[in-house]
Amino acid sequence: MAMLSFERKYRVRGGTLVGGDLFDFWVGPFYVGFFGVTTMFFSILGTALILWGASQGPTWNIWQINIAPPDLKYGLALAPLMEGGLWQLITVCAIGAFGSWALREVEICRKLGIGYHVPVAFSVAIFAYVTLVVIRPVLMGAWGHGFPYGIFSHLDWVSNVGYQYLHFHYNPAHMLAVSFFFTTTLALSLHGALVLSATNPAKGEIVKTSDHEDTFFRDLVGYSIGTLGIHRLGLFLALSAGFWSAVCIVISGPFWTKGWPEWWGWWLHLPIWSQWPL
Ligand code: UQ2
Repeated sequence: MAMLSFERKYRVRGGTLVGGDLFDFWVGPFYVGFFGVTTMFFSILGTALILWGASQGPTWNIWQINIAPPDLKYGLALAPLMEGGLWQLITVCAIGAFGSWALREVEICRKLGIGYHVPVAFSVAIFAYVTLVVIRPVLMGAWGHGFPYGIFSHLDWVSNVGYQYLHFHYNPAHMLAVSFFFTTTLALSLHGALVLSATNPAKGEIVKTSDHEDTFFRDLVGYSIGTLGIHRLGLFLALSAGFWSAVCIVISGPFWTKGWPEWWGWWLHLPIWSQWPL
């Protein structure tokens, strides 16, 4: 693996959060660190538990393998291994692996002296997962409210929980999350297309500048957000999508138990027209 002169300068000791110099080394291109070791530990153990769980189940059909959370009757207690205990161990491994990965990103940021934007962004994704399998189940009083680990089984869970609230598209936080997901794809498609249009010209053409990019959008919509601004906007949109996804599911059950269409009753009951003979 070739090492750039840049890397020779920055691949230096220091910046670790835990372990001092002990794990402060690289294996080929990969930085290890204390959290590289814990990432390996949790991901190998978690994967082995999933494979072992699958071997105890009725099928090796990849679509149908399912590792279910405990029955609701176990509440927030540890369940027997084959009755959801495996799901609990796998959840611990998953959170351990995701958290270790985020902290390994932090250590690399510290070595390079760059901002923590990537680990912060990744933490929002971890937060969305933890909301599903820890925060909401704890608020509801049973691990059985977590989602099952399986390709079709988790889709069935999403569908069933959605119908439990009659029509999830009436959930205002779900509306925000969906809108942010769509706006993220709009922003990234505009950005990707714009950058390629200027910097990947046809054979014989010269590469254009960011002034060309600004001018395109000023001509088109009278405004350019700028080369730094589009990345701020993109990060904001994407993190908002993950954040409101977590909010939309955590309020369903712990804070609103009826159908989501009924939530909009507050609008019908506003004082201005609540007296109106509808
Ligand atoms: C832009 C700019 C970029 C871009 C894009 C724009 C030179 C290379 C895509 C245009 C973006 C605008 C006008 C904001 C759109 C708003 C939403 C909510 C999608 O101006 O600067 O940098 O990539």
